[in-house]
Amino acid sequence: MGLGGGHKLMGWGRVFLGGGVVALPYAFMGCCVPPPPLTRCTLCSVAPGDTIFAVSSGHGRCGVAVIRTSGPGSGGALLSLTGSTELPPPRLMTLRRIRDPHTAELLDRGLVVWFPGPQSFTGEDCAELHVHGGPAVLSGVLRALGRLSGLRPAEPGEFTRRAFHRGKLDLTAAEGLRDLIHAETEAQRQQALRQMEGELGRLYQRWGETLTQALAHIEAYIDFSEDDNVEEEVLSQVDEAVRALEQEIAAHLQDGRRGELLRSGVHAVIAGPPNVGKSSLLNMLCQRPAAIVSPIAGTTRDVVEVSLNVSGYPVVLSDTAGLRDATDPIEQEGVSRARDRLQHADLVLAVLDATTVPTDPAELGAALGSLVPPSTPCILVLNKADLLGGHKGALCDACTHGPPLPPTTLLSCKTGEGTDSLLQLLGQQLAQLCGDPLAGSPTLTQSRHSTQLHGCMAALVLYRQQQDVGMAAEQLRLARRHLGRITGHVGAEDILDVIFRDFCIGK
Ligand SMILES: Nc1nc2c(ncn2[C@@H]2O[C@H](COP(=O)(O)OP(=O)(O)OP(=O)(O)O)[C@@H](O)[C@H]2O)c(=O)[nH]1
Ligand SMILES: [Mg+2]
Repeated sequence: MGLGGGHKLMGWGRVFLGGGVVALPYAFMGCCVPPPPLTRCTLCSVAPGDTIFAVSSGHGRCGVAVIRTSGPGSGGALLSLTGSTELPPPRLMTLRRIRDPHTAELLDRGLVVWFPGPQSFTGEDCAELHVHGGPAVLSGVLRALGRLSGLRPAEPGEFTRRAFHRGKLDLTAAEGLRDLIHAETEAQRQQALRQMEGELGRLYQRWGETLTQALAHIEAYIDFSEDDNVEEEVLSQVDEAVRALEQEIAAHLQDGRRGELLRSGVHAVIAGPPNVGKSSLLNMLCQRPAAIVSPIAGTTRDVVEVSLNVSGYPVVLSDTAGLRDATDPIEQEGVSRARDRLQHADLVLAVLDATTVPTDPAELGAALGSLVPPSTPCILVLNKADLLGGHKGALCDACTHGPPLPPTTLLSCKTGEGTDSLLQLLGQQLAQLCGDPLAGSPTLTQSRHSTQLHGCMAALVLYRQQQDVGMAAEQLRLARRHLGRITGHVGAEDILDVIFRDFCIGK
């Protein structure tokens, strides 16, 4: 048929970006002395090129701080600051006196490490100076480095960005590294580490390779089918591979946002009528008086938010205004904010007063239904259990006999009774929402990934609808491009700044 003129496979070329480098104010580096203009230094043997340096161990007074360099001038800088003529053996910590090469003044005595590229974090020549973490030591060493020709302070995320450009890690691994630095709970750490180790990147790369192979077969069909070298069944094999891939991506997308929830925290909202003890519950869970508690109904107006670590899962917990038909305009605004929070909640802690809650199962269900948006996971908390006296039995009957209720617990914020049971229910719900970060295939962690995966799916659907083989191949290219943008293998220039700006300086 000769359909295929010009339908060649597009390459998977890595995108290398140049330039755009802006040096940060020196004060940003924790150093009070501005760097002198970069002139060629007669006292050192720094090679020409762009070499960056930064404190990588965070800021503030500490026992040991790590200053890192990356770039062709790293070896020369190490020689200059240690006054040596020979670099230490690669990847071995060596004790050295560290001096300012301009004044020969002793700045500190510390451990230095030499990482010749490409066997380094960035793939470039790197050096590390492990010095005492006092501000004067750090500013002295940074000033000495800043005086060396060809060295400049690093931008946020620039070390990782260089590692990405040198193919040391893909974008998903870089995002995993960023999440690992920000991880506050155990489950977050496990998920981030898994992603940093490349599991998610490998999954997307495998899908990309499936598409490359499918495309190669279609190209071969387009180019050679006239010569009868390529049979029609090649196309049905491609169809089959694409359908299987579609199913795999759809399953990956339908993970209930588990990875994203774990990464950014589960938004749990405490809601209920006024005066039932919602603010008391928030204070009990965060163990501090974050919200005002009073016997006056309608105390809470604004949304009060706290971050918690519950059983290793991150939770952003919000206390809200009591839901009622308020007449006071400020309270009305509070109720409207509460309803808005409820609409966006990942989990609702619906609080009712155990002493006034209806014991008729249907009424209890209706009371709950008016609080919680349909299909939002929920825990029913019957508070003020200390005031129940002998009425617990009727309440338990209502919970066990009527229409099925969400997980329910009796609680007393006053005495602490029922706290363990509430925490257990909460842990179970969080485990269900976030999943086990170590089990199964790696989960989707960023909305950036799901956007591209939806784009990829849309292209695969269009592929199936095409009658023309050439047009179908074009859709496969588009689908592959979406996957390549996730890992950064193709067309990711516009998102690099967004990804790397969230890194700290020195990473
Ligand atoms: N006996 C008893 N009193 C409680 C308990 N929990 C809260 N209270 C009291 O109930 C009153 C209301 O508590 P809050 O925590 O302010 O209730 P709220 O639901 O936040 O109220 P609004 O913000 O007005 O909607 C306060 O006087 C609390 O001390 C409990 O478990 N037992
Ligand atoms: Mg309150």
